Amino acid sequence: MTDTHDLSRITVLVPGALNDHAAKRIEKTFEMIRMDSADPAKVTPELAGKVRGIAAFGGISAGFMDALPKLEIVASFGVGYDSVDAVHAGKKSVMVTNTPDVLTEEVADTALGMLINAVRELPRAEDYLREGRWVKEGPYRLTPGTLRGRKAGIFGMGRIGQAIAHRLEAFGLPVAYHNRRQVEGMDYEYHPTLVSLAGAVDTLISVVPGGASTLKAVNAEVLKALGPNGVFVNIGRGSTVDEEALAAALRDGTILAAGLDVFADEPNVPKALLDVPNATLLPHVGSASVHTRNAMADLVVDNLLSWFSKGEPVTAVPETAHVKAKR
Ligand code: NAP
Ligand code: 8YV
Repeated sequence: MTDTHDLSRITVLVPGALNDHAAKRIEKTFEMIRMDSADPAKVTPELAGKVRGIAAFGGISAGFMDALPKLEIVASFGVGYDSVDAVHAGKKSVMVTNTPDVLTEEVADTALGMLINAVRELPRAEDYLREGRWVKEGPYRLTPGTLRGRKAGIFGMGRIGQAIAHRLEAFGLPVAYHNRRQVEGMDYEYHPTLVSLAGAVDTLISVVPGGASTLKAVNAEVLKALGPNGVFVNIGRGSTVDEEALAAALRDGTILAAGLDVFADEPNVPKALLDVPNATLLPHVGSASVHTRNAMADLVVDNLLSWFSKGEPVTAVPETAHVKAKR
């Protein structure tokens, strides 16, 4: 453990962009060094000799960790940490932390907003007004979609999934879900496979983490099972979706509409998705309010402070929960 008075001698590296509130707090307490990206080739011998912590908004590879032999902790900004090689960190006894809970309600709010936008075409109706078409052409069309009578399925009934489920219940929609494991004591209808869930509902909300186990899980078969009145919302990770199959399903009426906050290759959005009018698209803004991003920033910094002053993090990811401080 480090005496709290010594924290200014600890070097924390910030590769790439970082939330201002987090950067200001880190700078006040530690020696903060910025570099433009987390590229192992850019690690100088000086950095290799002194960096003990990383605060990261983007990905951290195994190679970058290996280039920093004194590294003890990667404090990642976000609850999803699929871009940080946490398994490698666990093997190297490097702690990885994320920012769960503080963003749950904001992200659930965004998911419901996207669902309503997709079903009731609110962004398109607003464009219609702004383009002067209400005046020239009369009322916007009646929407084929409605939330009324829908049944929702949640792919990933974790913290955010449950917050979305509570909101859906308040909207009067029955809820079912698919996880790898049934949640103990949960009354919502459980489906052991994603296809079975999609076949049982007409509104599918994906909020699973990215990574190998969910890669392109939402595919043509799942979308076909969702059916022609189907609405798909993705607030989890873009990698979870076969985007080509999704664009085709939206184009040919296999499903009715989609609301997407996340994409496989951000910030690039496939043209096939930009081209379909029945997709409502957002630039990954699920948690993006000042309030919630400040709370996430505080948790990033609190993890660094707790690790370097008490020898334990606040929110370790499961892959590194076993890692102990060496001091
Ligand atoms: P969480 O509490 O860990 O929940 C994740 C859920 O997904 C768990 O219930 C888990 O259950 C399930 N799951 C994981 N892998 C699965 C698989 N292969 N098949 C089926 N189910 C699987 O995480 P959270 O806090 O709710 O966050 C969820 C994700 O949302 C994050 O990882 C992140 O990618 C995304 N997110 C996006 C935004 C945004 O701005 N759009 C913001 C925050 C978070 P089992 O382990 O039993 O399968
Ligand atoms: C952040 C997110 O925008 O927490 C997550 O998993 O996707 C978002 O809240 C993202 O992590 C920023 O790096």
